[in-house]
Amino acid sequence: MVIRFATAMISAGKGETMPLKTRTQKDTTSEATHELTGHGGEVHQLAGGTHPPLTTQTGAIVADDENSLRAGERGPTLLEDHILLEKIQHFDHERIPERIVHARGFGAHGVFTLTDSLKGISRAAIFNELRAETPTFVRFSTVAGNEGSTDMARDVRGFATKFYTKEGNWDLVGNNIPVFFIQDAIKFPDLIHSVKQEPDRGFPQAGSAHDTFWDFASLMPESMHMLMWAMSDRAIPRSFRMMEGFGIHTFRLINEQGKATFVKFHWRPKLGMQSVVWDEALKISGADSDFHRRDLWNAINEGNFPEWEFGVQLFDEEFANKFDFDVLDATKLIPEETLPIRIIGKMVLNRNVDNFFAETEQVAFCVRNVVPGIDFSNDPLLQGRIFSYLDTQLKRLGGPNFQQIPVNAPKCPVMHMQRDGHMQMSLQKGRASYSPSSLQADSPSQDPHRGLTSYAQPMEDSKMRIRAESFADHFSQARQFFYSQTEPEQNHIVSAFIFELSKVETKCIRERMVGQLANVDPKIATRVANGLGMQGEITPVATTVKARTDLKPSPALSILGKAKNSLEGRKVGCLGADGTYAGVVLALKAAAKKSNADFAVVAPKVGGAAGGDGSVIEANMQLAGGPSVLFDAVFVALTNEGAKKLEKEAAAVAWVHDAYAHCKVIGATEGALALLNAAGVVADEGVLVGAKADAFVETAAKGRVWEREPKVRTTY
Ligand code: HDE
Repeated sequence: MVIRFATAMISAGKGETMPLKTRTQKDTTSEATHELTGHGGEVHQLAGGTHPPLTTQTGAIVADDENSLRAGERGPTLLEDHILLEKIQHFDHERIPERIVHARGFGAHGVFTLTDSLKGISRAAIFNELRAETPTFVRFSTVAGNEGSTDMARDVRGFATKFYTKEGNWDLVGNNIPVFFIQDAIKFPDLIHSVKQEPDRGFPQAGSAHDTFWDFASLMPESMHMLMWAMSDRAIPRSFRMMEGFGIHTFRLINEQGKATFVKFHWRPKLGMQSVVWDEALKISGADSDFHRRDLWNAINEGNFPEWEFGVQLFDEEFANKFDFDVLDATKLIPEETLPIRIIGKMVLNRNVDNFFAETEQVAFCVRNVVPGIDFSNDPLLQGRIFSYLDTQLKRLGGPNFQQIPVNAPKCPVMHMQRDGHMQMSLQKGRASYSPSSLQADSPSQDPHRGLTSYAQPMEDSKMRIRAESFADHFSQARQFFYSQTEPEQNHIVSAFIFELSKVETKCIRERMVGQLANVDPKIATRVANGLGMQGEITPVATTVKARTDLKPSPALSILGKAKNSLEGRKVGCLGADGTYAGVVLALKAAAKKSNADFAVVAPKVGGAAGGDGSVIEANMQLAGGPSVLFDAVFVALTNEGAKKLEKEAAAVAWVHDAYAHCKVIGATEGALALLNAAGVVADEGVLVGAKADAFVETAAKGRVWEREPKVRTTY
């Protein structure tokens, strides 16, 4: 049977005609072409293709998906139209509540492989079976913005990993920054309320640059260390693929004998770390608010699978007790120069999701999801998280069976006596739904040898609401972080404080924040105060604990300090126009490819440009929609005439000027000089006029030209 849809012109009354899709009678002349289970082997031909039949949710074939059921041609719609009702109703219910934090995120599937066994330290199979592969699902996110906000906000990035181990799911719900704003879970709602859009006006979203955040932060000295990180370039990563990840809290590993070892978890990106500069971040948000998700999606689709090393810092109570700070305090880290990271595995993300909602939106990370051999510590922030994630999933996903959703379902047997509930998908058989039972011989029962056990930590203490004295130093590591950065990175932190606090309308909040910075380090405070144009003396906020000045810098905390000399995973942009020589573009493309970098041509028209040698230069982007902020290094491939024309084109001047101001390596043909001059480019070692493709790519691989920065931006 074939059903055809045709557009007929029918009278709309009053003499006009209007097009109306209407169903013609059955056409019995064509033949079915292939079998479709359950629907009588019929295939329906819609204009231009062969499709399986459209059905209702209950499987009935829909004959007309264009017109609702009406009383007459121009009459009212009938309530009886259950097809219309079903379709509209399902649509009305398409959304679930977005995550209260980390609403904007992007996920992918991967594989974790153990490369070094932790035998004797943890009894978890995932840490024992060398070379064993464990499937994973990772979701990267921003914290503050709503689901539809921009990827490039200044923010912490979530780095949450679900390991589908053969002993159950282990969720490591971490961030790309190894410390946190607060020490105790009870302050989390306050922190998040302060950073989210202000409740009376509903803005600004996806940003901390507003009064309520800095009001709260300036009253919470424990946030000082994290604020240093949040104002650093870590909060504006170039790509999810170029971020480190951290479990943050101290966890425990438990061995066969019940012995515990403290552990901190780390992810190390194979591509090395890289960030963008703040002005670039602002412009990327405008040019492509999906910058990070597009980057990850494209990389995976093209087979450039992102990879991370997985490492652990292992230590015992005795080692922990040597520090002035508390290892249970999530605002502190253990520098890797003090305790090296042992790399024990790697993770490769190798598959994009098939359906964003079903997987990325419905993935439900729960901090309480651990497997035998992994246990919690008494970190008071972690303890609160053990509750919060389950609670939030119940609300978002609507009931207690969300673990059955495919992306959440463990890939090992699941047997328990929990029954029923909303959307129960599993057909649980048998008479006994309780334990112990003698009626059902094969019903599951506890296994004290293989099951989850908590570390038997001796405990006897008074019940109290108190913050331990060992949590009191909020400034020493903040200062240590700042002075572990290279000079450009320190400048960026100062500029970020100035930018953010300049958006704060209430003067006393700005002053209080600078007063807190004075406790971290008077020099930092002075620099920020200068940038804010603050008058008079800085008054430090009263504190009992002073910042230690004897902590050695930890170079591992700097991004630039450990930058890789590589263009792998980065993107080169080439500006071409009519007259550009195709040979120049092709050579650049080949050189970029050799370095495993991406390459794109930007031209005034997306249809391409007429090459100087008569060929067509194909463009990937149109000039106004392909600003240079989308690239890591740029090449301006123009003839004299091409440059003269583009000199008068604001988008072209901005293209070159931004690349220069963002300290990128700029290659150019000699013909491009007029445009370079119009854009205010001044020669330096990152401006390569007349350079061959290979030389340009080699210089670009060294990264940004930071020496240029003081010439294009005031530093305080
Ligand atoms: Fe979260 N956090 N969090 N958090 N968090 C959520 O869970 C919470 C904290 C982190 O991609 C929520 O499913 C509390 C630290 C990530 O789906 C919620 C506290 C760290 C994600 C929640 C913290 C994180 C979340 C919101 C203080 C770094 C995204 C939606 C006690 C180690 C997971 C959801 C994803 C998500 C609560 C603090 C990381 C409300 C109460 C510290 C990466 O349950």
